[in-house]
Amino acid sequence: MSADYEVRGNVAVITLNNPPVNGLGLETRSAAVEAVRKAGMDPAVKAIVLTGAGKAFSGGADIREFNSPKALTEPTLHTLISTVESSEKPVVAAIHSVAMGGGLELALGCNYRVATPEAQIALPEVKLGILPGAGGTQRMPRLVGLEQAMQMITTGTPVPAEALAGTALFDEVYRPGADLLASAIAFANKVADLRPLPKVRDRKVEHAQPELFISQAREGIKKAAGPFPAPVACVEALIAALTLPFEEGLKVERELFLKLKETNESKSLRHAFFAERAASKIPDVPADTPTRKIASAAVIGAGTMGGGIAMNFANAGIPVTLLEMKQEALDKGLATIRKNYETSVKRGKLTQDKLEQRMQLVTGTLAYEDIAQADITIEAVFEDMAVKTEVFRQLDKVMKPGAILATNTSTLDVNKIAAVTGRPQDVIGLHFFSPANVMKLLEIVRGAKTGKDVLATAMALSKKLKKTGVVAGVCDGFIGNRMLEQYLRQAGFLLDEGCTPEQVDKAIEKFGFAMGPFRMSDLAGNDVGWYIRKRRAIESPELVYSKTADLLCEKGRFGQKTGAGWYDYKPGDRHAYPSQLVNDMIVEYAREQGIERRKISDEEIIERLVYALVNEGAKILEEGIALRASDIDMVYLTGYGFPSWRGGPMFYADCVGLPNVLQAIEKYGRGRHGEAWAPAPLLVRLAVEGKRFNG
Ligand code: 3H9
Repeated sequence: MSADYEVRGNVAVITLNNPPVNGLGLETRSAAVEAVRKAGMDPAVKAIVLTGAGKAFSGGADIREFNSPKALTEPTLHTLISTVESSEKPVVAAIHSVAMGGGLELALGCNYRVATPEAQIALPEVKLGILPGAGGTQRMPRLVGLEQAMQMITTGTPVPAEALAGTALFDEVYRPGADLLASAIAFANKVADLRPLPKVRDRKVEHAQPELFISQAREGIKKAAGPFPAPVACVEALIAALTLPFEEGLKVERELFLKLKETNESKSLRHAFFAERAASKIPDVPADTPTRKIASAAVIGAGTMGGGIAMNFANAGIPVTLLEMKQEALDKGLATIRKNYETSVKRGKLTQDKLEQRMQLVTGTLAYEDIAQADITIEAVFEDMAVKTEVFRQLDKVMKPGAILATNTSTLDVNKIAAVTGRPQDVIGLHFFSPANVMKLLEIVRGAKTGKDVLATAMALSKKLKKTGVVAGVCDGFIGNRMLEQYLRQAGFLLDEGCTPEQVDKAIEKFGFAMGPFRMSDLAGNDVGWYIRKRRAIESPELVYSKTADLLCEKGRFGQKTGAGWYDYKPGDRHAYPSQLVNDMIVEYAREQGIERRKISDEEIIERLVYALVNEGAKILEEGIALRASDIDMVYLTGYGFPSWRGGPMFYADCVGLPNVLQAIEKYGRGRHGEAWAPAPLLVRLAVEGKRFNG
């Protein structure tokens, strides 16, 4: 059973019981319908309280069912809600925590709703590329008004029940700490004999200026929605609530819901929802693996990366010490952290008090001895093996036993770094992405000897720091940068063959990337890649690149920080202006190489960049560097600006169809630098078998 039934005096208490969040899957719906009917038939019962067990009233419809016939199998969510709504005995929803999506829609079908003040109320369907499809768009405006309903439905943002206490949504919002169930039963007894039973559907949606509301809502959402169809559909459903009778409004909502559910946008966002949760699971490190305590941290290197990493700890309330070699560098690092927080204060995202609290958690030192007692250290020094191993030798000497020694390397061999210490089990890669205080991704690199408890601690820490932790194995570049390498190689070849940086960036930004490869390199610093290419030229001389990026660096054009890179920049202005000098340099290089430049379509640019990611991703998956295809998607969604509504490179390839992807890769393999396109054996196998990367 996934709904419990008990009778207390004259009140039947039905408790949704489908851990972890009482998702309204078929079994739960069936059990709830049966329980409501049972209460209806029991002569001893005069009223019903509907509540949820554990940490939620209900997290909503079971999203996993969306792709299966179960979602449409009776009793559907609609049937459950109309069973509740047509009960002859009053039904009181008692909400103690999360009531989201279909869970909230079920509560809206009840005659009364009572809640604890901290209960989280949301219609978050828009974040999954759909809209509330079980009456939410029709009932919510009848209770909280059109404006508030629109705000909640088009953003999906949760609102605490106490903020909605003055609306008709709630009949009672109790004091903090009140016994919700006892209060709800008392309330149910009080209203047991009142007739007629109040029903949300009988209320009117009113607005003083309906036409103005409609035109402003349509206009406003067009701007806010960008390429997403769901917010626009949310507004249309709300307009239906305003202009049509209840049943007809429901029909409009239903049609829009069914259409949205089948869009690639929604499928991609649903994929990302589960991918994020799957990433936290490591097959041989169960959830109950003991973790180490992290009550203090140290960061080695107070540069941009080190400072950003330190801010993460301060934001999470963990004291952190920054270690530098020179006082000047340390002062600069600390000043930058303060400046970053001050910017947040100016933008209204942080109070001055909070700023001071966080700064108090950040201290600086020039001595290794001062960090010896830290529970974790994260090295963020220059990306050079000799420099990093020297730091780890020092750490091995001074750090207390049991401290976790992490490296923020973005490409180097974590096993080699671990090997210079006498405690490789304590060493792990924690690869933050720049700006480290903003970007969600944390690549957690598991060395050959990394202890399971260290890995489990790193996963728990990523949650505490509000990051999406994704586990990667050791290889040059791990998941993200190893794939990026192939993407950037293609971007360089495209320049040689006929593109400008602007054309490449525009094409991939139109596809949905937050930033094209050249604008991104200018932001990150072109010298970083230059340094890595020099190392790779020694380690893997067979790897061929366009030399344009090196020529650019030889001119000192390192990007925004030097005021010039692939583009020109004006002081105080981050806008990228196309550079005649760079474009001439590209044409001249192609001439020297005897490359005949041609007109290249946006379609080719997108295919070559995205399929380069996919092909390398397939190799990474087959080698076990990534645990699952969806982990690769998470890396690209949270660390590299891959468009969320395309679900990540591997999911995108699944949607295009792997045989189509393979065909394109084979075509490019017959072109210039065809060796870069050797198809990944896994891709070939899956394409032949008609399978997908993501199951
Ligand atoms: C909807 O309702 C459509 C209707 O309008 C119309 C229908 C006709 N389904 O996030 P957590 C799983 S659409 C299935 O780590 P937390 C989740 O995958 C739905 N599974 O916990 C994970 O599984 P696992 C609208 C779900 O405490 C586990 O629960 N609702 C669902 O940090 C724990 O999740 C939403 O969009 C679900 N609906 O946060 C709400 N929800 O253990 C989406 C969760 O196997 N959910 N799971 O990895 C959330 O926002 C958060 O999960 C919640 C709890 C705030 C509820």
